[in-house]
Amino acid sequence: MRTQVGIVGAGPAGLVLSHLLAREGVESVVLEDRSREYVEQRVRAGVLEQGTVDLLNELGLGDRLGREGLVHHGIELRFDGEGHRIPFEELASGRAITIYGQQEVVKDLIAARLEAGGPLLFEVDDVSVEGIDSERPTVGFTHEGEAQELDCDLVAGCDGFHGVCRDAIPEGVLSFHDHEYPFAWLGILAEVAPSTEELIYAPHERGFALHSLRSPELSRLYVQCGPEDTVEDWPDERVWSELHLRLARNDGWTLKEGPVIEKGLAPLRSFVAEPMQHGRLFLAGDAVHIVPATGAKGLNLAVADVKVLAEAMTEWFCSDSEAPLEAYSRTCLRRVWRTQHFSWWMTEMLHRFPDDEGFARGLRRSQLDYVCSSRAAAATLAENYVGLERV
Ligand code: FAS
Ligand code: PHB
Repeated sequence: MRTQVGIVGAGPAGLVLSHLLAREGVESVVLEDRSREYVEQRVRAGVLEQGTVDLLNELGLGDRLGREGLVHHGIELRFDGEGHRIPFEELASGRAITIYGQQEVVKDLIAARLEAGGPLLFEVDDVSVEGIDSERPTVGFTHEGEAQELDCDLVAGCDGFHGVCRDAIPEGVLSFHDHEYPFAWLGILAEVAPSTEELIYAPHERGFALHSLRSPELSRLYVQCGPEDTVEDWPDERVWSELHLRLARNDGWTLKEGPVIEKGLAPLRSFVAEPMQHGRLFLAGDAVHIVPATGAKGLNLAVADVKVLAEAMTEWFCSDSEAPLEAYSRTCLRRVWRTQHFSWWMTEMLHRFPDDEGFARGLRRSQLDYVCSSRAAAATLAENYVGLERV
């Protein structure tokens, strides 16, 4: 097989890249090792930045998002039984977020790709990337039991944190920055109407809690839990009782319960590998950086990467200019580190740390009070949360 860009991974990064390149007449082949059903039902992110929504609309992929996505103009920080709203309309020049499940985004991108006849192979195995230091890199894989080789000009590694592309870069080229948090998130999807109009972030003595949603019928909720906890440690009753305690408000607000249809654990970590490219291989999304979900940035940062990558690759193919591709890593890393800082800052401010005594505790509390009492501090949160237009 021959193509211009071999894309490994059909998550948000790989799929959006395939559409951006197709729009510019650049061919690509997307290789995914899971089945279509699996990637379309995998529950992950749910918050889309303004920039992500604008890009999907620009690509003509925003119809269902426009119909079913829920636009929010603020979030609530809730603690000591009080709610503190962060109004985006006032503080982030009217930019907003849209609640629309990651698996819905992936469904729309896959359907459009297949409808346009764009090559997208599911259930490939033994993916290996070779020759990235040459002018003709190849991606080896097996599909339906047959070993195949994809000849490319460029390769995009969009295969997530546990993919193979990052490891295809020779030892010593990449430097890794890793930061682990002493807790995780236990998330549930419940068939009950959300008990809130906007997302509620609740720092609490007992640990953080988040009330998010997916639709007028589906609530998405998270509780901070131990880093070693298992799903078995969290029977539904315990999840709901913790949510009631941590989300409590003094004005009689109540949390509605409903059947839990999905439950999972999400570790919290911050990770960056630099540079984001080597030879003819370019990494994007979770394959090269991970942010704790507190800032709701994972999916959005993946899309921001491939927006830069698609423009640079199109320049390379269409006008022989190397510069944008050479600058890919440098260009993206500004937003990557800004997003790393914001996600770490939100996580530090909103979670209960094992050493949460004395000085550390005082600082955390002061940060929270400052964000809820200073317009300038609230604006910092708001503009980062909806997504910075420029970094
Ligand atoms: P993805 O991981 O989405 O996609 C990579 C694709 O590559 C996958 O489909 C994978 O199957 C495929 N792949 C892997 N290895 C391969 C191989 N060898 N060959 C071919 N294909 C291969 N972000 C939020 O903002 N909010 C959340 O609540 C949230 N929850 C999350 C929960 C979990 C459990 C995880 C892991 C992440 C969560 N995230 C969340 C972050 C998430 O949204 C990611 O940032 C986003 O999926 C990144 O998109 P991609 O870079 O495309 O990677
Ligand atoms: C979600 O809806 O899944 C979600 C929302 C906000 C976050 C993380 C996850 O910060």
